[in-house]
Amino acid sequence: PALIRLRDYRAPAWRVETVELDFDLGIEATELSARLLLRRDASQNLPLRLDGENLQLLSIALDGVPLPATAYRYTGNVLEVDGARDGSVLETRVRLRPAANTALEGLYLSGSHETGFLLTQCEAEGFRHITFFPDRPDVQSRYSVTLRADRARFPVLLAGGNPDGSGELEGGRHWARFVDPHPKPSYLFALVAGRLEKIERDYVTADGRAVQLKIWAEADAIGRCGYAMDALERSMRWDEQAYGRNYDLDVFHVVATHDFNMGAMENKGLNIFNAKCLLADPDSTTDDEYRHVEAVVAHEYFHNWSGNRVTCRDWFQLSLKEGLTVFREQSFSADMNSAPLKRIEDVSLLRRAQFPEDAGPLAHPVRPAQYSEINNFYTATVYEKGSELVRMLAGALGRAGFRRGMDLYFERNDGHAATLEDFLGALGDANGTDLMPYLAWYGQAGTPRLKAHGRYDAVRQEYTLTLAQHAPGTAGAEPRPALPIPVKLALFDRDGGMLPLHLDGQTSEGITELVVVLAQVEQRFVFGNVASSPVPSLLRGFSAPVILECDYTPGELALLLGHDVDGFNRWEAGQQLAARAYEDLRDGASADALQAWCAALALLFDSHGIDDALLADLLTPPGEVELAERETAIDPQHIHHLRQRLQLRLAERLGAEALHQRYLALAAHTTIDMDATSQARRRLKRRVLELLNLLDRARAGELAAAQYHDAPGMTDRLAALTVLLRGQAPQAASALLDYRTRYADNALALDKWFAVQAQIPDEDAPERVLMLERDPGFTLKNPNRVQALLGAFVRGNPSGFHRIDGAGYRLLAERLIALDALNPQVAARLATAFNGWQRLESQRRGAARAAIAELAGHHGLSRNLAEIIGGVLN
Ligand code: BAL
Ligand code: ZN
Repeated sequence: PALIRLRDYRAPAWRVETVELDFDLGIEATELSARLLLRRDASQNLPLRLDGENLQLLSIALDGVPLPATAYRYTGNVLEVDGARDGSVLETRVRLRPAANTALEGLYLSGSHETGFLLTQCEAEGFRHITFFPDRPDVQSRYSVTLRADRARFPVLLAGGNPDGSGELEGGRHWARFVDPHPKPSYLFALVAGRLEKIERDYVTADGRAVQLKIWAEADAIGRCGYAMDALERSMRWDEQAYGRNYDLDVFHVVATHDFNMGAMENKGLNIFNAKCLLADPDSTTDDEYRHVEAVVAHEYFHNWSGNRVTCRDWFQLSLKEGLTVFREQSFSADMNSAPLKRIEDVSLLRRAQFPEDAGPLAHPVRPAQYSEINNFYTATVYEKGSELVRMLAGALGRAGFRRGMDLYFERNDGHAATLEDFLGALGDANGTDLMPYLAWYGQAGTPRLKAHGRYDAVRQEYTLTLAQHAPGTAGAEPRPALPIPVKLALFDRDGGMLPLHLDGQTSEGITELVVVLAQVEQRFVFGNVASSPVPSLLRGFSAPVILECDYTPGELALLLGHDVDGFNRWEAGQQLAARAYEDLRDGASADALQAWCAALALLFDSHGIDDALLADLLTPPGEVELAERETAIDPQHIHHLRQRLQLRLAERLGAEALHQRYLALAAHTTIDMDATSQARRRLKRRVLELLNLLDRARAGELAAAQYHDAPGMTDRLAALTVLLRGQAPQAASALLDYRTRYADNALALDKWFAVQAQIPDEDAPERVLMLERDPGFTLKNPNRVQALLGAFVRGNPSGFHRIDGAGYRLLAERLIALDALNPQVAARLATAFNGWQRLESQRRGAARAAIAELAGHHGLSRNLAEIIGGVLN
């Protein structure tokens, strides 16, 4: 397939000043007239070419005159029209088939023919599935949208912008018009039509605009929208306070759908959400999911400025809006919840999802240089690494400096389609500094390694820290420029106290933490007045997205685990120590690291002076995917067993009695409250029960069975069910049956029933997935259900998916072919589970290669799936 390259970017030859859309909505057929006022870039002298994907063209006219067939050409992708001038008006009418649209891109039906509703998804290139248009983000137009439909079947008609009239039509039909005063790119267009209920709230912005907030969902879900409404209001207030950004329309609609390819979409004034990122109630939503809903609501709202008011010039700049908005969302979540826990969660995700992506054949820079299918670039690299890059810039400028820079960025680029250079330029100019060296981060793939080596000179009382950076994949390749790497650090004495820092002869009294920026390949930093050999705490708060290599002893890591006041680095020391212990178990080497890890955690477990949620995270070693990154010939089943042994040793050290007693103490306070303390208790209770389950299955099984039945909410219920399944408890089958019955009509809760079983890490995992596919609730047509069963299996169950006979690979390849015919975006995303197969041990590698090669040879793969499979095979 053709590659689209950043270096080929040209400004649009034709723009559209205004768009008038008039829809006659129907489920089987929708007809739509579009009236575009065209503006021509005289310098380019190119014919009018518009995108349009397999549209059924009913009529076409230019400047009021119907065009003869000789005056235009339509290839199925591009419409070329003769005779258009600057100021011409092009009118087209097309027919769409929403009910037949299983790709969920463009206009489609959510739910059944009888009760479902119509909606659109246009990012990245869905608008061309709706009408003919220069479907690229640097064409920004004023939209006026009229919707007409049968009133009984489509009582609610919504589009982005402000309402501009509504009324009755003959034959039981009605109409509604919406006008958006803000020019926007086509990917932000949206409409929704059907039977929906709403909850409402009035909001007044800091600059005095009265706004109606409306959240819409189907009748059975509207009762679960209250938490999202609270989160929306908090997000709006936060953006006013943290960034001075106010909302800019009179209404803000949010709609929930069960049929959605992504998490949610920031359409101007009409956000559309995957139900799993919007609906929440204690009976069917876990604590983690509550926080996710809060984060996604905030993310989409924040896009109104970082994305909508200032959009991207082209899709190569996607991280300009996504990395920035993830960063804004993460900051919001940190303010609403516990900042260290949020940081642990975000870095865990980065390591689990982005580091492997960046280490394999699908690796790409945060600003890719080329793509075949843009929908494949909504990746962890663009989102999560992109956010880390913004975090580095924010750290370099400080809170006030970053705010100054963001103010200038919004001021300069409001209403424009911007680039990453515009972003770095504004942040730098506002602070009188040049941030362009950070551009190198956006242009290179791979996770850099940061080597740290410390040397203490007792005579001079000096500590010299040598930092060196190493970019991956550079052997024999062009040398890459050194990246600016901010390293936040502190020094600890051997009693766990923080030392004052005197860097390179400077005396700055009372400073115990600072940021040094490694700007060269290697640099030395000398600290004076250091009374004894210190232990450095490096990269505090994960100040740069790198892999740190430091020659700590187990004792030094245990000291940081016990004493570091940076919650993230305390956790990080534990992770490093656990990873060492894992390697020692694997290699049959000394048990020093294991003993140091267990001893430090046993002290913390008994101390009661630590937040329950942080303790739960400290008691959890790195996941199997992260541990696999340390292997050369990966055997996921062996990794799973080793990690289980590691946890068993920790459980033995803590002791069954102590675990049981702590469980009972935590369970005595079981509530359904959502405050931080209650959530933290549930989190630790779950972890303690999991550890006890390794030591004493019978006892843990009884506790879990009781917890399942008495659970006041989903967090406790799902935790108990998981423990029962993992422990093969006799009570597991009845709990599973109870859950299936209890949540038969709750799609989001039922998703978890599929996922929890798909993730059981035993030999039968592929057969279990086949069995679950036969459940009447399973369908390949619903992305959430596909994710719940197949996604959970291929991503959340490494030892099951990578069974040595290759059954998991064959199962995935077969499903991808069926799924691709329905929904290429979802198929392509699932296919990335094959990433990294080259690093498997030989038998699995051979089986994986065979499955992927067979898939690659299949005729008629979508461009989405073909690009991923081609990339993975490389
Ligand atoms: N813009 C696509 C969905 C999101 O990142 O908000
Ligand atoms: Zn986003």
